[in-house]
Amino acid sequence: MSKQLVLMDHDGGVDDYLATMLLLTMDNIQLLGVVVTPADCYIQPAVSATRKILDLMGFSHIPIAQSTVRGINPFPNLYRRDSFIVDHLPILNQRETITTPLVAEPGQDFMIQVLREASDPVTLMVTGPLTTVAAALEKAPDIEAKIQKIVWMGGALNVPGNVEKSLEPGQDGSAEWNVYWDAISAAQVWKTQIEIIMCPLDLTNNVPVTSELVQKMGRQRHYPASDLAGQCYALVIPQDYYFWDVLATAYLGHPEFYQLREWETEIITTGVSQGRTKVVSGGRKIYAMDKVDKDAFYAYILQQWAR
Ligand SMILES: [Ca+2]
Repeated sequence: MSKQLVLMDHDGGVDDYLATMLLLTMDNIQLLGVVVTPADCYIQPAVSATRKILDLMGFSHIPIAQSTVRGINPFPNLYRRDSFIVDHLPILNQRETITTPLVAEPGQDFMIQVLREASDPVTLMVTGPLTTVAAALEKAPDIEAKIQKIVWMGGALNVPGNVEKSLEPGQDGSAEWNVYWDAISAAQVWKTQIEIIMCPLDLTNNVPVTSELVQKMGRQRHYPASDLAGQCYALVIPQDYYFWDVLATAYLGHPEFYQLREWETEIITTGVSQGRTKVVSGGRKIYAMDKVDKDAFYAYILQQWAR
């Protein structure tokens, strides 16, 4: 069986690293590269941490690229500084040098190159804003034919968003952060014919990172994946934290754990609902992950990180 070609585009949050690590454990996937979009992070430590994780997991042949796109509404600094913490974890700093290559060209150009050179259409696994994807498509519209589908953590369909009114005055609380960072780019991607399978807050709200699960990661006593995952989740356990990016990414390993539902949607790009993924009759058709077998998902990530 030939492997599914995947290009990862993450934005440097704590669960972005763990989603990347989960991808590396999947036997059915061939990861062609990782692009880091400068959204939920500071880009230098985020790129550095990503390269160190590939080193640690034994995948130092996979290239990393730094996207140079810009968003409209920056993520809160409090979220972004987790990238510095992860980059300084002892488990990622046992060696003085990094082997995993950082490519010279910007991430959006790297994305174009990888897609053009791929032997078959590629799945884009996106766990941050769609800005890098939109920039690549704008520069090289021909790559649309090489994108098999986009699996994306983003959006909130029939639940409130996570852009809090207290942090972003003037907003109505309906937007999800990955859309809100740059709703215009999300709307650009919505204009394409590419199949989009999104993992919205509607689903992730039901799949929390629990204390019990984090403790199980420790008890697995498995180096390095389970140790690193447990350490990363320990950082965020005081907050309400959910399996956002990891839940979206696990779909590539076990789509049968999920039920998809088709919706017609529109991205709101201006005003108080800027960044909302609105269900609108006659809108752009997308698939949303609607339900997941939670026990199977929890068991799966524990198993993969103990490999
Ligand atoms: Ca993310």
